[in-house]
Amino acid sequence: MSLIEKIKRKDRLSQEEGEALYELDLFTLGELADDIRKERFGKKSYFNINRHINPTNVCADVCKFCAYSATRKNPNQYTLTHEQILEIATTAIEKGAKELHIVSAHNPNDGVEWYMGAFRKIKDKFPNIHIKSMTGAEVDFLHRQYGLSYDEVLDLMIESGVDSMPGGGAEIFDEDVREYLCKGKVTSAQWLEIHEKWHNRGRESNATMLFGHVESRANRIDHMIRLRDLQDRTGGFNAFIPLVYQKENNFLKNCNYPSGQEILKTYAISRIILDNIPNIKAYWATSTINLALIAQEFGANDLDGTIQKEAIQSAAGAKSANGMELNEFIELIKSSGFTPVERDSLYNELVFHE
Ligand code: V47
Repeated sequence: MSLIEKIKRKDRLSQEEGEALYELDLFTLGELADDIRKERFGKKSYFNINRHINPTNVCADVCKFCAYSATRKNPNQYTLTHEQILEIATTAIEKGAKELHIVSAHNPNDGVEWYMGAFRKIKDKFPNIHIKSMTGAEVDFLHRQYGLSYDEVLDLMIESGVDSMPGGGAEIFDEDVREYLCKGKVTSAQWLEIHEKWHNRGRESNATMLFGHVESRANRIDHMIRLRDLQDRTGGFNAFIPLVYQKENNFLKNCNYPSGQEILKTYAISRIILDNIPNIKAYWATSTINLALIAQEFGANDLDGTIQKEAIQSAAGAKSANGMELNEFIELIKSSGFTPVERDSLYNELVFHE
């Protein structure tokens, strides 16, 4: 049976078949991914009203791809106090944010309470806000730095008000590439173990893949299949987010930067391979908004949100430092032929913008 027939029959694809998908022409691949997307979501495209907060750039770890961390080329260290974080959260919520997406560097100076206290202070003031925070890499960092077990960190997160975990820190699971990219950080097995433990607590999370640097196509498929295997066991992943590598101000050299076609193929392939992860997010901060809008026709059904402020990808060249205005975001989705649907962080549909 041909690969295309297998996809149409919704058979699950292997590593080799996943790699073979890249050999299909872009439009065939796009149509296959779009059929799956349309069957599940029709013309709906999800987004949320969120605020990214990056409370410190002081980092104990060294990742070659990172332009955000202050221990590398960026000499401007900052660490926000709880009061400053609460002030940012307050302004964001007053402006309509329903989710705070909080991601820090690995701060070795201020203890576990610096992380957890911020969540509690926000939740004390705004009990209904959704806090999406603590990547698998941050959980592992608190374990390494402060001697807590993963279970202890995850329980503390829940007690302090974290609602869901973002997908960061996954990078690329292949051990050799990972060693080159971010030696010493959370390993692939540990990242997956942390998310499994979180899902086993009845909680949901996302999963990212950083691509378009030194990894191979085979590495991307392997990454997706490791996620698919875990999802079979837990069902706890809401969204898969292919993050397009941004190349400025960092130490990663000799990259194979992906063409627009390669990026669209990767979205489409993730839709086909990840038959058990419901949402494929084209995170416009790394793909550019134009390509994210096109990705809606190549398997993606979610564009993340308005962001408001963002420091990690924008440090490496992305145009996301100040987010996007809600009305503009909605109009762009509409004029690309899709129906913008505001969702909450766990993908419940809130508002249809017909
Ligand atoms: O894990 C760091 C990435 C991630 C670069 O869960 C870079 O909904 C591109 O995880 N080029 C953090 N990416 C951001 C993240 C995220 C983003 C949007 C939505 C969600 C979600 C999660 O940023 C890190 C790392 O892979 N990153 N440097 C760079 N130069």
